[in-house]
Amino acid sequence: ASTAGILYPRESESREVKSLDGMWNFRLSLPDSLVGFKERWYMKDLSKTGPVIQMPVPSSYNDVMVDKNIRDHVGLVWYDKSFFAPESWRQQGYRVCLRFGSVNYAAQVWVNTHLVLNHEIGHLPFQRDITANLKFGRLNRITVAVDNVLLATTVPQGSLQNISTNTGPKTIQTYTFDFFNYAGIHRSVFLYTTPIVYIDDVDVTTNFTEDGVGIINYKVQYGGSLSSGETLNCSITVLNNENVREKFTVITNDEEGLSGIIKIENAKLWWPYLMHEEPGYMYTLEIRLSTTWNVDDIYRLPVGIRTIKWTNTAFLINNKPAYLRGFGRHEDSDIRGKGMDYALVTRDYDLIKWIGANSYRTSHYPYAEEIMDFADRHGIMIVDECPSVDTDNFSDKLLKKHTTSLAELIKRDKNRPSVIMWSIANEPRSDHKDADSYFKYVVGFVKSKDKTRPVTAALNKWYSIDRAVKYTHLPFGELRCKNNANTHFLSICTFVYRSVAIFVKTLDGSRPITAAIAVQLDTDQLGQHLDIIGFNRYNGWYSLPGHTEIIKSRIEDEAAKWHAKHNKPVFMTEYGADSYAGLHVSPSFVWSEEYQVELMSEHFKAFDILRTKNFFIGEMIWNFADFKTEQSVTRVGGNKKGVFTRQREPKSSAHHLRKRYWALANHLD
Ligand code: GCB
Repeated sequence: ASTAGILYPRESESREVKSLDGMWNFRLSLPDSLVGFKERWYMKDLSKTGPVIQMPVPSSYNDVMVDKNIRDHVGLVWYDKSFFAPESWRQQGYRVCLRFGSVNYAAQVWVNTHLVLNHEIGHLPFQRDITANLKFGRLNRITVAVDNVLLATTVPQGSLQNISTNTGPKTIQTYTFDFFNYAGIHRSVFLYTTPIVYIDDVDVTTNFTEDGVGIINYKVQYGGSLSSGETLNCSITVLNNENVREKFTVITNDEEGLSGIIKIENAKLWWPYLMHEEPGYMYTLEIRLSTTWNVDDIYRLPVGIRTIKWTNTAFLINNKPAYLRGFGRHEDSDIRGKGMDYALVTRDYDLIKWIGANSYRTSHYPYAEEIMDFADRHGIMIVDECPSVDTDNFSDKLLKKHTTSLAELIKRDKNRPSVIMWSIANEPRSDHKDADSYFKYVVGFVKSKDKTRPVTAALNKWYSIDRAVKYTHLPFGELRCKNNANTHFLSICTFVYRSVAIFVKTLDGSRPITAAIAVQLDTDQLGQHLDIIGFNRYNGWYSLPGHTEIIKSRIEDEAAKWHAKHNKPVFMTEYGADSYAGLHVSPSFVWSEEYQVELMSEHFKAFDILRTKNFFIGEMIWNFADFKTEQSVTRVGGNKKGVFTRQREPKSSAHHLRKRYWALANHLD
């Protein structure tokens, strides 16, 4: 069975880590998705099943080759790799785990023809003890089948569409979210060893006293079973950020020392970037699990000491109100797609610090653990989002998967000081009649796992009926419903609460095109369940493009209304404009760098007023960098709302944002 914990693999005196990254054999499942199962490709080397190519891991497979069939493939692909399991591992009686950082979207894994793992939902790690399946001192094979198909019950959701082509019928993938559905083995694959009785999971929460004593509450869970008469002991050492033993005391709660309270005099707190001269201070908990007859297991967990609190108006870190200066982002780059890449991550964090940001949201899915490590160490605050984007078609099956994604995310990231909020969804259909009970359950679920962090979401439905009605009356561009394409020709005459009848007329007032269409158009039902309200709004872009003169008052008004409705802190989780780097137009015009800058300036005016109102806790521009999307006529080589290009070079907007973020940092911190 898979283990309970999902600790990141770290080498120690008792643990070895072996990377399986590199080139893997790869082939598409053709002519149909099931052929690999029918022909049992996991029973032999993939290269013996037919022609294979070499594919890098970690990487998305889509953009590596010039073959459109690979980029646009829908369904299964297969990978395999052979490796040696050292004989010494058996001699030492090691337990060996196979761990994937993430495979998008679903994966089945065989080791030497045995099915060992089955995991659904991308962007999250999964692992299993494979000791019994390994051949020590010999060659072993891992086979992975990866499925990228998204349906109404996957997270995120999508649907398949059948089209007819010149050469016959074909199935294509459609989805409403605005980023490319990259697939493959996106993050590192590790084999790691532990002793037979091992540290399986650790939970820490932190606090500090007024006189500067840092407090770490810890709880260790072990795996494996003790022989009869065997005893176990857990001991803790605290190291400072130079890996030197720190002075501390421990009061254990139980005889074995598996949980307790650690106190550190004059502790250094974990502070966000630019809120302190030494941001991102990390201690290390050195955990040693000793048993009578087994080898000790040693695991080192990085820990930052900080508190998070929130009120009806503020978000506080270490009891100090924090204002979020940040971004929405993506894991996205040329060639590798969503593949983890240290050079890229290093560059990104350097840019984040260069621009003076202190935070970002992991829109719209959990980011690689290696990326999160940087956030911990650089003091970047993370709004940690699960992969639920454009949530719609609420069903029990979806709810189950949605909460599973949150459970796995929380298990993975619970100990990270950088994680300041859980984001449970991006732009869900929170005006749907089923949204209230669905999200009430989701929020309750998160609270049952972690009460130390606030729950948020990025909302884009309207906060009030008034607003919704008013907006649907506008003939152009304002109505974003399923029928997007038709909205230009429609005006809406009648609106009835909840189950809505809408009469549609052509704009010149002639007969209705359709007598009535039934759509659900209501106001947001999720905000009431959240601790902190995030909202996405594209004034001057999707709403009245070209008209930056509407922005200031609308943003001011909307943020205030959200607060008035729910009496909770509010931040802007998305706003922005596309700009095609190098396109200059004066006076400003949509898609030019000038327009993006002007639209930002108008938002800044609103934010500056809002900041004086004492409930507005931050601004996150959409997006950090340009990113790839599915092919559509509204996207020029992808979404261009980045302040950096996809190659991570600054647009005019980056310099503009930098001025603001540094000024805010100097003024606020
Ligand atoms: C949004 C979505 C984001 C899109 C963005 C846009 O509201 O949350 O995923 O990329 O708008 O640029 O349209």
